[in-house]
Amino acid sequence: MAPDMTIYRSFFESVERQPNKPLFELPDGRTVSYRDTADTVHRIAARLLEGGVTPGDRVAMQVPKSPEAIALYLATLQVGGVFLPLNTAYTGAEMRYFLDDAQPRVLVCAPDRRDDYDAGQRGLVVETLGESGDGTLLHSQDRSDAVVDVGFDDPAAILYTSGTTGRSKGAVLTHGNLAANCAALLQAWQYTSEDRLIHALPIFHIHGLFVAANMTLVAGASMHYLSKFDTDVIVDLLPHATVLMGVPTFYTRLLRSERLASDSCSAMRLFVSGSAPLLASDHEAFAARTGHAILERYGMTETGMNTTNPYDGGIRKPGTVGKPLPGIEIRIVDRETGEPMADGEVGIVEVRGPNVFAGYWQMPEKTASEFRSDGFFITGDLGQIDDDGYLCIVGRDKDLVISGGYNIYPKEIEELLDSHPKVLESAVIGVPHPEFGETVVAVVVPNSGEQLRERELQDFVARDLARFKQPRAVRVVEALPRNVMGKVQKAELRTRYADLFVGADA
Ligand code: MLC
Ligand code: AMP
Repeated sequence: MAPDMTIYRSFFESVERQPNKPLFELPDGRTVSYRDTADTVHRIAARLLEGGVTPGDRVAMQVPKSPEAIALYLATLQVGGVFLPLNTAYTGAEMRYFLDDAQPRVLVCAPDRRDDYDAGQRGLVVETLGESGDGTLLHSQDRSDAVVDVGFDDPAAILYTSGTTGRSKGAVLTHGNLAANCAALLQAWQYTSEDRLIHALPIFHIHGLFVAANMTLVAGASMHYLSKFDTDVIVDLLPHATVLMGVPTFYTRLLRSERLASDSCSAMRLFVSGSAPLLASDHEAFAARTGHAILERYGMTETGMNTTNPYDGGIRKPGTVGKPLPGIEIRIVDRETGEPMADGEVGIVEVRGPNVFAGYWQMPEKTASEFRSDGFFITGDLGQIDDDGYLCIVGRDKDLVISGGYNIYPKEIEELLDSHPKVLESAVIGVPHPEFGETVVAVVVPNSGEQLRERELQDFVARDLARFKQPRAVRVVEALPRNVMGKVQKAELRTRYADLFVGADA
């Protein structure tokens, strides 16, 4: 990838080089070529312009995964818009927050959710896009191939990442961030037009969109494009693919399949894991079964990918996330003083480089508080550098649960539980889960004299919270453990409920 190219321009170079090559290979046998995708991009761009999108306007998307959804992303970049993808699991209440905060010009939603949104309100244009490309977004045959000239510092996307305050913050990623991270990953993982990726991740997060899809679009590779993870479908595809990118749950599930074997992986050259810690035991079991050492890397929404285990020229060490990608600096500092720490000591992981985002959407103070004066971003992860210079993520200094690769901020759930008339207070924690890595447990204290049932609270949160955030267990207690300062001791609760899901199925 040329250093002075945006993702959009690099994609169109791929189109010119190999217009007829399949970009998407779909489970029903259909393929969509680079040229077909480019045509769809131009049609959607015309529709966005018709909807009044001008450079800097947000274009929000909450749609099922389809090739057209990727075309919508590219069309947004073409017209200089800022792409805002949203989890399809978000409820109406969650969506209202994002729309109020980001004030998009256009929202593209699934046809069956059209009536949830009030077009006309604050000038929002609502379009629809279904799984098979149906909906209003592609109604017209008009095309636009006018490309807005953007700078590398201009915003390309906003991805919401929940905050410790319980309210999500929009991480603003620039064209330069996306291009630099994509170029670094292409180089580090030797990803080329020869690759055939199994793409089973959602496209509303950085992993599925800015790692997996961007690399494919820019390299001119092909992807087996699946609407969601399915163990059997993936095992069937392995002989026809070269790369799989997934969250640890993908590998936990694959290992449960008796059909996973080394001969079916003979065409594969790379298995990548990230977004949450991969169990060292899964890494070892996968290597023993398939002959492939999973390559673990570390990233986050605000920074894209930061570190990676080596593709070649070194070992992929289980339990580590490797070394910084080209052009990226990592350091470990003392949480209180911000002073750099010696190798081997545990501290906060900080990162600096062209991958690091521009700031939180309309939150200058929050942005300033997460950066050091020398430009390092404070990740909130706890890590140490080992003797070989590999980074190990050993914990988090932020109150966060990662379930199946999705981030869940306890504060958001606690605020909702506390608003229940029978609840005095609550604490939400993550406990080990055999499939999702961690899962959410709520510990709740009722108001005096009130009887609380688990089901009642489950139903209460289900109205407002996406399914993946809903507590898998609720425990009603008389009081929460507190330290002398009165702070709830979540570590004690995590120990108390650590075995709740041991041996459980999803
Ligand atoms: C689904 N469910 C989950 C869940 N995913 N619950 C908790 N955590 C999750 N991650 C719910 C479903 O709603 C359903 O609820 C039940 O669990 C079982 O669903 P399933 O069919 O088994 O789940 P599935 O659709 O297969 O999804 C599991 C998954 C998926 C792990 C494949 O969650 C996934 O694709 N995760 C990837 C997330 C991701 O892309 N993260 C990257 C973020 S970027 P019920 O009760 O109704 O049956 C990032 C930066 C970086 O973090 O470094 O990459
Ligand atoms: P998100 O905010 O959704 O982008 O999630 C980013 C967080 O996921 C990071 O701050 C880490 O806590 C975690 N994470 C990502 N990759 C890894 C990994 N390989 N190992 C451990 N944690 C990870």
